[in-house]
Amino acid sequence: MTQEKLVKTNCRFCGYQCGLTATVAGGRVTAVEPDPSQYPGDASIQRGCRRWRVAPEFLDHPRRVNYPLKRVGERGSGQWQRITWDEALDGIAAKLATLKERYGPETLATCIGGPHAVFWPLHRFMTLFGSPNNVGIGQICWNPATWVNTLTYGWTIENELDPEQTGCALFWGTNPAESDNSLLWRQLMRFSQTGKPLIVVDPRRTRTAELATLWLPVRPGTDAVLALGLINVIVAERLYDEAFVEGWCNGFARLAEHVARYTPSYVEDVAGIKAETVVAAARLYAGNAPATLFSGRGIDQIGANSFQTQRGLAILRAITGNLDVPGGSHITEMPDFIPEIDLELSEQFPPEARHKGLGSLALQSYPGYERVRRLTMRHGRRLPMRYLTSAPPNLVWRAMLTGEPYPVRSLIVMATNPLLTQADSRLVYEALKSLDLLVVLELFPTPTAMLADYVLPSAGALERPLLETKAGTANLAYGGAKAVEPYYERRPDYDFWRGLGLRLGQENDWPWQSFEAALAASMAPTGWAWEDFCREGLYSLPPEYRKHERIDPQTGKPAGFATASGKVELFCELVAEIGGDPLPVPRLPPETNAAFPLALITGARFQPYFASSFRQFASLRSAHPEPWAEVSAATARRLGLEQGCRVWVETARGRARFTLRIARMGDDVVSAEYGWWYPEKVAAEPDLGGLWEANANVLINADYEASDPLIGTATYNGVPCRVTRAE
Ligand SMILES: Nc1nc2c(c(=O)[nH]1)N[C@H]1C(S)=C(S)[C@@H](COP(=O)(O)OP(=O)(O)OC[C@H]3O[C@@H](n4cnc5c(=O)[nH]c(N)nc54)[C@H](O)[C@@H]3O)O[C@H]1N2
Ligand SMILES: Nc1nc2c(c(=O)[nH]1)N[C@H]1C(S)=C(S)[C@@H](COP(=O)(O)OP(=O)(O)OC[C@H]3O[C@@H](n4cnc5c(=O)[nH]c(N)nc54)[C@H](O)[C@@H]3O)O[C@H]1N2
Ligand code: SF4
Ligand SMILES: [Mo]
Repeated sequence: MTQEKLVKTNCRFCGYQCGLTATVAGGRVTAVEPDPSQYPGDASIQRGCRRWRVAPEFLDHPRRVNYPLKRVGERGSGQWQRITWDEALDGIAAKLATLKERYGPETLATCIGGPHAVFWPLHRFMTLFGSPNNVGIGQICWNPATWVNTLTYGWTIENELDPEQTGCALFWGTNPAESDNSLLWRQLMRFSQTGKPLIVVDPRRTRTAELATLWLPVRPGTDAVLALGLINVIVAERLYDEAFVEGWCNGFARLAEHVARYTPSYVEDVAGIKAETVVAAARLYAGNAPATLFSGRGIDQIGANSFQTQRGLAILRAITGNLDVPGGSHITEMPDFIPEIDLELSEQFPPEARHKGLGSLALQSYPGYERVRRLTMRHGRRLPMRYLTSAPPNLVWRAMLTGEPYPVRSLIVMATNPLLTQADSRLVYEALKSLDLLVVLELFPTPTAMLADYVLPSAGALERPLLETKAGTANLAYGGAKAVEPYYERRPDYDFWRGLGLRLGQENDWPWQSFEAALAASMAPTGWAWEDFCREGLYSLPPEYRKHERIDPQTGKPAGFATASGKVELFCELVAEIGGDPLPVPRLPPETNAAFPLALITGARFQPYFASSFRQFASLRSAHPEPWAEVSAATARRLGLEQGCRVWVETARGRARFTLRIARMGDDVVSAEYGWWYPEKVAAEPDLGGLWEANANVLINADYEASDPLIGTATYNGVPCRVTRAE
């Protein structure tokens, strides 16, 4: 009989890496249970999450990719030959060498997605190969807040929610009820039971909004106006923190003058929130310090408006004295472990390669990065370079199709499914079809993998160690050890990048033979051995507060903020320098019109899925079998549609079919789910796993010219659309 043993490991099905204990017998995981000795520290927190339960099935699902595959038929024909890892790596390396010789290193692009894996090995390879062309998701996830908080406060922040200390919580365009089944959602439920004010800004009455004292169903994309309205009330009623504003804020007088026109009644007209509700929200937020303010992809994905909305939120935190205080938000520190910028060797990336960066965004580009780095370096800090210089996706797809400004002929996709998760799926499809080389590192044969020349079997959850950091912007890391050796011929993604690097002249730069060894080396400066880290599952130090007041021993003066003025930039000097609006000026979302009279939001999170993942699992699928498009009861009535009917959702870009669901939300708004494909359908052209049936990203236009000029965010929320019966 095989011996059973219990192994400490982690769930890998979202960014939190909650602790698990795996039962292992004969090299196979037979069961998993939450492990309360690791993050989040209480097994009952995971009870609300279904995903970790499928971990054993995930390891040996009949549809997993188990061996390296090479395309033998036409691209997308579903005909594959099983080959060895060496054959795959040799073949890919040879092709890349030829393409590089012919077109230069920038002919290779990579594509990454959400927090599923450790991405620095990919970036390290790309730095050494000499290409700036990584397509990420950052411009619509994380980067807007990172850029804005750094410009406004000199560095990034973590928002706190402590049911004991926090006096008021403002949740803006985020719904942890569906997007987070971990500690934050639990804390929010506890907070709401204290009776302290919770304000939720969301066009939909989410489960988060259900807990709220005040729900503000803002018109999609008009949030900047609402933020300015709140600031207007706070200034007019002198509800701000006078000492902090006086001592530590730059440009308050100009801000006060700027917000004067954003009166509550103006907000009511534009954003659809009653004037008295605007006043009430401002008083609750400013009158119950310390207040915390969380924002999410409701804000990150409103295109040209996202940057200035985040600026409005950053200003709200500061003038109310909620910055770097317990129970509010704290400014993070550089990590004790090796930050990603160094693991990626970004500093070695040569100027001639930087010049090849596509587009000319004022911030999300190498010149933009340098501008901001000059400020953050005042406090010895550096943002992760490759994330914050990642290429505008739209320009990469176009370079593939047109050869302008230079030919991008090859793409390596790791841990993402761009045909479902990048905007403008048709364009992405055409671009992928046009390539000379498409390599996909995957666990499952996704629609993207179906178009590949090579599919490489990645080691996934429980088969590889993991270290999830905030890309080196905070002294915080989650993760732990693998439970078992990879099944079949799967390998950690690290092995792919190292294997390719060794074949392409990077012999000196991959000293760690295994992924474990690389992660251990990156944690070494903390003084923790890798085993210590794995036992705890979390590396974090208690935050320090009011760091701006600390006396700098060299100058004898307070440290201040790493900004142009040394203060919080209400008026942002750097944005003024690069031709942007130094005070937040709203850009309203594209207007609805007779042809497209409704406002579309795409991608609101729902359990039990993560983006396009997990639809292979019967136990999860039965909980949510169909893609929904939600509207309010009044809107459904007006359109003559009823719950459960099939509808087309259509924009100027394309159309997709959903099942109508009536939900509590603002009128004239449609919320379409994203990530839908059907793994049970044919894994070849033209079906491509049902790719074209209910794919919300065929609806989204991400043209570079229409995106935010500073960081390139495209509009995923507040898109004019119409809904019609499909039968
Ligand atoms: N179940 C599940 N959980 C996930 C993920 C997943 O795919 N599935 N993805 C993970 C990832 S990658 C991320 S980035 C996080 C995101 O986590 P969150 O930011 O919490 O994302 P959502 O839950 O979609 O919440 C966004 C909310 O914004 C609202 N919204 C839409 N448009 C607007 C607008 O114009 N203004 C305002 N104020 N609100 C608007 C939507 O109605 C929605 O309720 O979730 C993570 N967690
Ligand atoms: N319209 C619209 N589009 C959106 C969004 C939206 O709200 N609306 N949200 C955006 C946001 S915030 C994000 S973060 C993205 C998320 O989009 P993606 O990051 O593309 O997320 P998934 O669709 O889950 O794809 C992840 C893939 O990685 C694979 N995978 C998991 N672990 C590993 C691993 O260790 N190695 C490898 N090689 N593969 C692995 C999984 O099998 C899965 O196919 O979507 C973005 N796109
Ligand atoms: S919250 Fe995320 S990491 Fe934690 S158990 Fe659920 S899916 Fe896994
Ligand atoms: Mo994301």
